[in-house]
Amino acid sequence: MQQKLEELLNEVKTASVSDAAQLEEFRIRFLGTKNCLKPLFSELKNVPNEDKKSVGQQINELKNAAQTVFDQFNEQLSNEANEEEKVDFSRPGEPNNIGARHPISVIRKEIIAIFERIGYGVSEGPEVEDDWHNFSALNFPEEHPARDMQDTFFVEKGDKEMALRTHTSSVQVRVMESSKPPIRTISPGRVFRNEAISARAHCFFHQVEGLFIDKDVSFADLKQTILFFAQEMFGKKTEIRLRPSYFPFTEPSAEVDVSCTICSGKGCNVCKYTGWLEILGCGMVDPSVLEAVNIDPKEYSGFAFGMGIERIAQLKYRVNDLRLYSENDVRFLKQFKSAF
Ligand code: 2U9
Repeated sequence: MQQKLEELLNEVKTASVSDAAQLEEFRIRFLGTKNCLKPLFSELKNVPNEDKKSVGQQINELKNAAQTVFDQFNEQLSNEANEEEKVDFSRPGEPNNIGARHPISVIRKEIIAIFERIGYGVSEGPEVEDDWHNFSALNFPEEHPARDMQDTFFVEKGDKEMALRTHTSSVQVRVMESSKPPIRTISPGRVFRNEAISARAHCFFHQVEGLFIDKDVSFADLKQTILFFAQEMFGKKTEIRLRPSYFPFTEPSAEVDVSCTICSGKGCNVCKYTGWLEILGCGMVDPSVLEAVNIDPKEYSGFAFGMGIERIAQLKYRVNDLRLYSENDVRFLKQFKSAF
C-alpha cells in the first residue's frame, strides 16, 4: 500500500501535460468517477487499525496534489489558448460590404429633387383607397374597364369595398380637397394593377404624378415643365415630343417621348430605330375633376403628368426586366451606387 501511494504521488508530481487531450487523460486517471485512488480507499479496511489514520491522510494528500497539478495545467493551457486568440493588428482589414440604395429609390429621389427645384412639394397618401379618390373624382365613368376586377385589386375593409390604388392621382385628389390653389405637388408611391407578372408587366410598380393648379395655367406651361424635367433627368441636349392621347382625368392629353438617350435620335435598337423613347403621360386637368373637388374651372386651370419610376430607371440603367426591381438579388442591387 505504502509503495503504491509513493508511486502514484511520484506520477502526479512528474506528470507532464502539453495539450487538452493529455489533460483530460490526467483528469480521468486521478479525478474522474473511476479514478485510480478509489481502490486505495477500498483497501483501507485491510490496513492495520493503528496505521489507518495516517494512510487515509496520505490518500487524501495524493488526491489534493492531483487536483492542484490538474488546476495548474488547466490554467496554463487556457492561457496558451488566449494567447493564440490575441488580435493581430498587422492583418489586412476585411472588406466592408456596405449596402446601396435601391435603384427605384435613387430615381424617385432624383425626380423629387428636380421638381423641388421649381417649387413643387411632395404629397403622399394611402395605398388602400376608396372608389371616390381612385376613380370617381378622377372622372372614370362607372363602366370604365380600369374599374374591372381584371385591372384592379379590390379588398374589403370592414363592410366597405376598397381598392389598392392603381395610380397616385388619388393622393392629388386628397390634396385638392384639403387645400386651395395654387397647388404644386408631386406624389411618389407604389401602385397596384392586376396583371400577370412578366419582364414587361408587374402587379405593382412605382409612380410619380405631378399636379399644378393656378389661375391661367396653360398647355405651354405643361410643355415647358416637362422639357425642364427631361433635360434635368437625361441631359441638356434632350428633346421632347408630344403625341395626342386620352386619359379620363385630362383633356387634352398627351404622351411624351424623349430623344433616345443612347443614339440621340439617330436610331438604334433601344429606340427600335424611331429615335424616341416614351417617358410619361400628361394633360390639362379635366374641368370635371376640378368640379369634383370644388375648384371652379372658370377661375382655375391646371396640368398633370404621371410617370412610372421603373420606366425612367429602365432608360437610365438599361434594365429591361421589371422583375429584377422586386427580387432583391444583391448582385443586382449593389450596382446602383449613387449620390442620392
Ligand atoms: C389629378 C388629375 C390628373 C396624372 C396623369 C398620366 C397622364 C399618365 C401614366 C404614365 C405611365 C401612368 O405609370 S403609368 O402607367 N400616367 O399617363 N398621369 S396625366 O393626371 C392627373 C393626376 C391627378 C388630380
